[in-house]
Amino acid sequence: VHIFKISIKHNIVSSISLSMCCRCQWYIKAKMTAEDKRRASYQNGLVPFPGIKTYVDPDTYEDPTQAVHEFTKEIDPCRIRIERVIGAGEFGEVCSGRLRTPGKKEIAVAIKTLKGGYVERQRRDFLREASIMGQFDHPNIIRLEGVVTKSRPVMIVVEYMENGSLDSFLRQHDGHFTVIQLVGMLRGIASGMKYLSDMGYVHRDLAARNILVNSNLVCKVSDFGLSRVLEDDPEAAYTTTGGKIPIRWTAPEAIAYRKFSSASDTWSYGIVMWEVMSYGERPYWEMSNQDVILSIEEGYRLPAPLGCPVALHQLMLHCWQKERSHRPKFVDIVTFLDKLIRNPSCLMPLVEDIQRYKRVALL
Ligand code: ACK
Repeated sequence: VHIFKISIKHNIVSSISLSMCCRCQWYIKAKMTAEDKRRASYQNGLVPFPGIKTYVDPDTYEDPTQAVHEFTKEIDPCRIRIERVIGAGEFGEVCSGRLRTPGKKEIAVAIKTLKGGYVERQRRDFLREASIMGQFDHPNIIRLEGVVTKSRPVMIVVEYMENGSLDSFLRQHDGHFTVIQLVGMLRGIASGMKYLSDMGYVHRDLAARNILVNSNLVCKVSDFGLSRVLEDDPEAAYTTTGGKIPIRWTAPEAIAYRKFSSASDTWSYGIVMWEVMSYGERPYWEMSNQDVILSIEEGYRLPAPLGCPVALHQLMLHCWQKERSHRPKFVDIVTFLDKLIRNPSCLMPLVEDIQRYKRVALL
């Protein structure tokens, strides 16, 4: 409780800096370089996050290929060896393979390809994700190795994540991990999200299906690209106001009037916590999207998954506060999870034990 009281004060300060930082992007001239844009922000008297880079929306560039040049590295395709197809994306196949870099060890990579016959808009949307990813550098954010744009097929090359998407990985390993391992995964995701929110980037589609897991169980946030991400997400449904939104993962204010913010990402993070603790269960099970919206409005919240520590369900409930300024910031979530990892006895009381105890006490 103490932690979250402190966090509310902190929230107010940091949300002011965030909104200032977002507003300053209005002044950004399309033809400026990213460095010019950052300097321009300073000249406006705003130093949003000293020492921390802020995210530049590729859409502020008149020519989106300029954003690609600025934020990504062009890879010579002869350095890439495609090995096998591992999945299908909206724009084409996703493959695994190897990347050679002179003077460095060969590394495993995933290669997203843009299938032939695309129109210019599709190419732009495809490369938009790379322009976003290329701005990030954090151990819990999927790393962009580079792009191939000067020859066909157009490709985006990222680090390879051996265990694939978090949702299917958990479903395949139901009940296999200790609570501490699960909290470690959640801590990693929260740390990646803290980095993104510090950069002023709002994900909008945070869900276990958009987290990738490597062979060391390190979780990394992936799937960047705002509107395109939502177009691509099979969970995204059209709302009455015409937006396409993954209802079960999205905060009520974002569904109702598209108020997306780091606080709405926090709501989604609470749903990811629930997915992780339930080993990939579908949030709200078979309830319809409309029923989910109505139930949330009436104050219903997901119950603790079986075997879930009270402390974690309490954190989920904090993330699902109706009033977005009352939700914890990612910095608070990381601090809280770190404390749990350091004092694992805090994870001992399970929600079902407390409920059983209460029933016995009533008898
Ligand atoms: O669940 P998956 O095995 O993990 O199936 C999907 C598929 O490609 C289509 O998106 C997998 N995938 C995507 N990016 C990566 C990556 N960087 N490393 C390994 N697998 C990936 C994803």
